[in-house]
Amino acid sequence: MALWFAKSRTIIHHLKRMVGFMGDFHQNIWISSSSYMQPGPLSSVFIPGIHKHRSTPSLFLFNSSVSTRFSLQRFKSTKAASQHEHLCSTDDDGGDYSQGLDFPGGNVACISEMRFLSESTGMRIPCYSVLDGNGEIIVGSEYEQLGEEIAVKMYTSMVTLQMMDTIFYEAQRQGRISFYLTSTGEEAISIAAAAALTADDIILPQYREPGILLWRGFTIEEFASQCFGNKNDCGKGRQMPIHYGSKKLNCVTISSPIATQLPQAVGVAYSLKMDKKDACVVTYTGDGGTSEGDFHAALNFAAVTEAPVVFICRNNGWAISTNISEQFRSDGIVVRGRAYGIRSIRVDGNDALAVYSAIHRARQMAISEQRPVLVEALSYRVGHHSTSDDSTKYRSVDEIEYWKKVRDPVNRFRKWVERNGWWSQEEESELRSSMKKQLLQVIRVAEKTEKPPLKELFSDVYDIPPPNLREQEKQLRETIIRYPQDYPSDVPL
Ligand SMILES: Cc1ncc(C[n+]2csc(CCOP(=O)(O)OP(=O)(O)O)c2C)c(N)n1
Ligand SMILES: [Mg+2]
Repeated sequence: MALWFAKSRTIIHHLKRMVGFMGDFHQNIWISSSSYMQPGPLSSVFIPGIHKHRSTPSLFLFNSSVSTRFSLQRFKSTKAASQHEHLCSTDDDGGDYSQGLDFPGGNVACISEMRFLSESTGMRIPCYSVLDGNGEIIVGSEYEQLGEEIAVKMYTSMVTLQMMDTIFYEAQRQGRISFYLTSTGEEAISIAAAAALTADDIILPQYREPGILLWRGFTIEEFASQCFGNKNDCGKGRQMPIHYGSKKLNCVTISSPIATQLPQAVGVAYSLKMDKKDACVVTYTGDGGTSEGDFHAALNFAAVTEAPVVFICRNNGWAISTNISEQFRSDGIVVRGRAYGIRSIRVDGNDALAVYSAIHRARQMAISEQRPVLVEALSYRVGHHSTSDDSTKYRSVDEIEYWKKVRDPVNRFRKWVERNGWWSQEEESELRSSMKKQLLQVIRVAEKTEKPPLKELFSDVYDIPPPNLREQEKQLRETIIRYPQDYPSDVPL
């Protein structure tokens, strides 16, 4: 052991010189990725097997370059681990169990009591909120200051999203588009988060977050073109409605298979890390998405690669007709962060100011500390899952009405904006009537706009289309000519 300590001290000294040390850490209500978290100023570097009673490496903020930090992490998990093995095997004292077990990741105390960890902590993880139901700041709240311009843009974007949902939903009911899905009740989670990010942050959404695109400047014409699959759709009409995406706005196109975006997001975040970019990745999942293997792989992958990615889980209570009580038995999603070594927070997803503040802080931590962060936003899916669903078949109308009337995030934020004197009833009426006109007009135009030509169904994957694709295209053309009544007449051949 003496030899181990002597060698370790040399390593510590060397690493301190390599990486330096930076400032304090504020714990507030973030759930640390380790249960050994000690808030307050820290003054040393963690090396596995040396720190007997201190915190984990995740607490330390290094000001060295990203690559140095990353190689340091690799060093800890490989070279140090093998040194540890070697040194232990040369010990001739038979092992000192009272000192606990030196193990990669930190010292593990040994106890004689056979103690199983309880499946829950007893008390549920609290939910960070700032605004009460009347749109007043809850006394003592810790939050990011929000100026008039951003606050009004957040509010008007939420109203636009709400109105777009109503009108596009109706268009589907009228048979003008094939499918639609609303964000009703969850507008704050996409829009307030988008407001807290910069345009360089890359978004990999699930599908109930068009608010991010709206915030970044995706126009209502572009939304309509995608839903109608016309020639102005950036996806060239190849995706079903609501599968938006925009290279220009750093939003990766939505995938239908749930949770595929999560491991992809970690890969994107890792590339930002390698390029030392001052940006992070933000990826979304629903509560249902967390039951996919991809969710777990992504969290673990992000933790070990220390990727600057913020996972936002919209826990809206339902995955189509499956209630969260049938989906998992943990205290929601937030507790999974610690299991993977990821700092996490639970936030009221219907409180725009709380979402804005939490994502603002999460982004800072992700970038400055090069680490993943998990945010669970509690909310409720007020609409049906999609136009293919009737949610009154599996949940009560009273439950829906409660969330719609009492906990509406848009109303709550409006009250706060009005209290600040930044919004009035006249502006509200003007916004709603002009938005309605614009949306109806946009739909009329998108509907009449020509569809993308058939050849675009086969382009963009290969530089030179392979023979099998050329053959498929030929067969499709022949079939359309033979059975024109079975194919849309507005797709140019
Ligand atoms: C891999 C996969 N399995 C199943 C589906 C079918 N499906 C589409 S949406 C959905 C529910 C997802 O629920 P959640 O993640 O909670 O999102 P929410 O709709 O509540 O926003 C399911 C099961 C799918 N698209 N992909
Ligand atoms: Mg859900």
